[in-house]
Amino acid sequence: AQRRHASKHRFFAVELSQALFDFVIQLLPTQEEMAVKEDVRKLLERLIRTIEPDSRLLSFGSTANGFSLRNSDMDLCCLIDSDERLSASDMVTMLGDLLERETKFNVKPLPHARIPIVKLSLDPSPGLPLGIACDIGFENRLALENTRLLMCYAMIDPTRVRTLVLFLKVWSKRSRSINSPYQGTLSSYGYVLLVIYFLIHVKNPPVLPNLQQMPPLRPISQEDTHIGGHNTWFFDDIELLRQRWQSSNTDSVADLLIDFFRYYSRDFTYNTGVASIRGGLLKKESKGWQNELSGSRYNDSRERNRFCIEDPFEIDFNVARCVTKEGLYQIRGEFMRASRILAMRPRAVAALAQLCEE
Ligand code: 3AT
Ligand code: MG
Repeated sequence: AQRRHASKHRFFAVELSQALFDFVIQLLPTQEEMAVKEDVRKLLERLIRTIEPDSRLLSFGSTANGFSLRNSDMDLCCLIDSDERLSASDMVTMLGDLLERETKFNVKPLPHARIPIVKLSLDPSPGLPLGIACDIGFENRLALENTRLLMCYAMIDPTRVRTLVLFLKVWSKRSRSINSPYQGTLSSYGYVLLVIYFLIHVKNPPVLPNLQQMPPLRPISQEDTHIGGHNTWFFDDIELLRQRWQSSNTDSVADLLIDFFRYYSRDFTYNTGVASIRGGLLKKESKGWQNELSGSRYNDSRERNRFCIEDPFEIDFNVARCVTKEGLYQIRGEFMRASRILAMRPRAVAALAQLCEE
């Protein structure tokens, strides 16, 4: 009976893995979409250079880390290579005016936000049926580095890592509405960190190595590895890594997805634990992120630290700080629902449809 059970599971896992690949492939951006986005980036860079000749406009987030879905927004970061530069909020105001005058974008400058940005969008048109949405920020070097870190993880095991991440993004976004930090749930960035944490620190043997804890090939200086006091070093020679390291974990994508949902619905210690891709499972207590009983009712650390995910570089920053009590309840509920659906081993295609039902 046990053997029959195992073989049934194998059959389900093979079928589900195939269904996951097929599902994800049709959601990838087209060549055309990527070309349009690159054109937009170049156009914006040209315009910004009329204000700051020494500036560069770089992509980060999903357009740059390999986890992009069709029609995802564009995250752009402007770096200015001169010593006397305007403040980010002045840049936002000036650039906002310029883009308003010179382009067809809908422009919304937010010079006083915690991170000042210019929000841009283009309404749908025949050539761009879904329009475009784009945020431009300034000097956000940590975001460029964390984008590169996630990209390196994606490159180590493209098939398994990208399929898992892309599926979870669609699942959390389009279908289950648990991907909106403004409404108390988790950002895409947060979900990607949950996947990587799971693949490095939960799976045994691990699917991914810990790039931030590997010994460097040659001595490196403090200033080469730190941005604003944060250690941003990680092993980034992925070609070499592939020659020297191979995961002995042979789980299929489907096995990993099933385990992922099981782990986050049953095993992760939400009340006391912090998921850290750099350091493994940490304690809220040791980071000063515990649920305090005192404090005002709103916006206190109790609300901020319901769910704790440590940023890979800004280690005093909780990436999940926007998640509210209700949001976490909703997210955990969805993990449990997914786990339950997959445990019944329905037909794979139907299972994915059911998981992502709106
Ligand atoms: P989408 O395709 O836009 O859903 P994404 O990968 O672009 O996914 P986000 O839009 O959530 O992810 O984030 C874009 C980048 O912004 C990722 C990261 O470099 C930075 N970022 C976002 N949220 C945070 C955060 N809470 N802390 C630090 N960096 C963040
Ligand atoms: Mg984005």
